[in-house]
Amino acid sequence: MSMPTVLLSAVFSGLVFVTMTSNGEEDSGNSNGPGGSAGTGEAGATGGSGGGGVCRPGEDRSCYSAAPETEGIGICQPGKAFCDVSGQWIADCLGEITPAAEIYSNGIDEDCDGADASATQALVTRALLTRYFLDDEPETPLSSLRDSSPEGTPVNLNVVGGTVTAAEVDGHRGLFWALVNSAGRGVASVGTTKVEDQLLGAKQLTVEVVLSIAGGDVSEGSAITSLGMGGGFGQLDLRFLPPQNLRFYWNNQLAASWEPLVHERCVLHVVVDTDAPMPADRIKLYRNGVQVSASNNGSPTVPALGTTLNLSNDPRYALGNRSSGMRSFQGLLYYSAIYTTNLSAEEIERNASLLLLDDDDLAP
Ligand SMILES: [Ca+2]
Ligand SMILES: [Ca+2]
Ligand SMILES: [Ca+2]
Repeated sequence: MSMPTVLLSAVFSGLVFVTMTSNGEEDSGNSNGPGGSAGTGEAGATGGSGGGGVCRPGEDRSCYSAAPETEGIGICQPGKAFCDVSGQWIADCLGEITPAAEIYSNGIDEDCDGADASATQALVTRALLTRYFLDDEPETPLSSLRDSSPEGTPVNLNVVGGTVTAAEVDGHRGLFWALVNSAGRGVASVGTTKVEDQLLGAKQLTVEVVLSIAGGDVSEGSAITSLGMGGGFGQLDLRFLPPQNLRFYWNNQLAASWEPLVHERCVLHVVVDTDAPMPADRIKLYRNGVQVSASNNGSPTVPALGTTLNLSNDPRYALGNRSSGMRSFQGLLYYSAIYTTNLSAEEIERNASLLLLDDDDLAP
């Protein structure tokens, strides 16, 4: 927008008597431009359209109706507002582009916060304990699995056993086990770490994994994630038995069983709340954000009300296997996390939809 200062003085007639000319000289109020005269209340150079006008009909100016800090960032752009015949700015801001919902990992900043975002950046972080994206470069040697949780000292896991490799399938990266009952795992002692510190005595937690399983051990099952002291079934152990039985152990006891489809890449949430009054609500499974009904396979025993997690005596945490021995499944583990709370159904649905899009933390 540009208006001669003399015209401005006419537009705001009655308010501006002394102004500056374009060459910077002080100008007196009696040298207004053509068509306007200070103090008469008329609406400027084109004049004659009635009193009270604040702009010149047909004139335009830049406008932006969203948060000012987003203007000019990402897709966001100002528009134009026009002056109507009565000398008033019309409310519409034509052509402006204001923030929209971010579309993840497309290189475009739709919500105008300065950057594109990946789906994984939008995951719930409330009460997050550990988070492993497992997005190592395929065909490069694995040595450790990085804990990306921003809270506490990271608990990185050591890759041992030789039978697990980094892989990428359909654009999603993860760990691949070619054989059932092999020794490959990511594992670490978690005594004195945040894992023991925050899970010892826990009554609420959520295990979140993305995986696809082709086969598993037929007798004891194959461990997907396991927290334990080496022997038995572990204190917190999610296992797979073919053809499609998932079993969850709590304090070394089979506590829940389900039969969801896991042969194709899917998001699983095991949600524990031993304070839930109804036994059926104490351990729940969600597949892709939808709760799965319980099975009696293996004759599970629901934990008693208020049971706490026992983690004494040097617990070890493992992905894709028990913490010792040979209990791998055949398939892919794309992502694994633990929260120290029972996530809500809404949080689970949100994370499931995000993780189905993307389970890696690669730069968008
Ligand atoms: Ca985007
Ligand atoms: Ca953005
Ligand atoms: Ca991944």
